[in-house]
Amino acid sequence: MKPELIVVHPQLLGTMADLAGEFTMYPIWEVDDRKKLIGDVGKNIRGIATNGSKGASAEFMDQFPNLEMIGSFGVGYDAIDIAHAKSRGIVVTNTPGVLVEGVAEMGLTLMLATTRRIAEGDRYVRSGRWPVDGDMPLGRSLGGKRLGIVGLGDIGSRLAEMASVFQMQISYYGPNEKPAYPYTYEPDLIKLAANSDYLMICCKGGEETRDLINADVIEALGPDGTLINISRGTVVDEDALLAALKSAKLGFAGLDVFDKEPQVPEGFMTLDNVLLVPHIGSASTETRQAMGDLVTKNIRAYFAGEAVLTPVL
Ligand code: 8YV
Repeated sequence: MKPELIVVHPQLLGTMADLAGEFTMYPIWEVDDRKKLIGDVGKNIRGIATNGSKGASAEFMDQFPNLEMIGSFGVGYDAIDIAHAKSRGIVVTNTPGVLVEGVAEMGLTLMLATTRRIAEGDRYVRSGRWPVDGDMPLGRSLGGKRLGIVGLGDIGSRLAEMASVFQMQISYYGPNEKPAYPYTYEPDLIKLAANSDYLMICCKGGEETRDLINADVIEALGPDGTLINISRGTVVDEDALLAALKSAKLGFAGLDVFDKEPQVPEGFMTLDNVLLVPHIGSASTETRQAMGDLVTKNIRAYFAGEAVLTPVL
């Protein structure tokens, strides 16, 4: 009997095509009556392939009494109830490493694009304002500016390397000092924000970091500061961010992630000092392929009785 898997997102089915001959896969989004599907096959399900956004709640897992493993397409696992998985002995895997370069590139892209006003420039040309209103207002330069990184993990440290090419002065905040890196540790987040031109959010999502970037941090970053978020929307108090951008207490923001994706607060839409992209940090063909391959390898290894490659637990 082939192991049976629930697959939660179309993207996964594409990148897991290799598994089609070895597993019975149920793409859940294609099913009109999910209750019926779960009633029919719930007991046979041994694996779930999910992603960082959809995750797997305790209620979702508990529809599958014989669930053994969850392979997640993404590094962040804040949407998976890890404690519950652990209590049931369910193995969880994620995709660290393979998306570091892609997500770090997105952080750098947002930093450059907000600094040089790329999205505004594009709107300026398309709306025909250039010949009418003349040159667009000036942007700024990135070189030599102060970058504060919140969370110097794999992605944060790769971003720091990339930013070093622009001679940026780099400091970081996190639970622990990391002496192996040549950057300045700042254990006080408000101080880090006050002494940064750019605050780059790279830390983990989840309850531990919810609203870590609150009104005080945002105001400390100030009217010339730029907030970039490539982590999770939950890390930033979105209402405080919106209010600060509107009142120019914060200069700019570049956001790849939002609290209630794919919903983005309406208030951001009309502001010129915020650049909005739809959670595309890892969304390059190369990165997504590598993530899919890793999900596939983890699932295959688990059901072959081998050690999984990248366990979360
Ligand atoms: C994905 C992510 O976009 O890795 C993560 O944690 O947020 C992203 O790479 C996400 O998993 C949805 O597919």
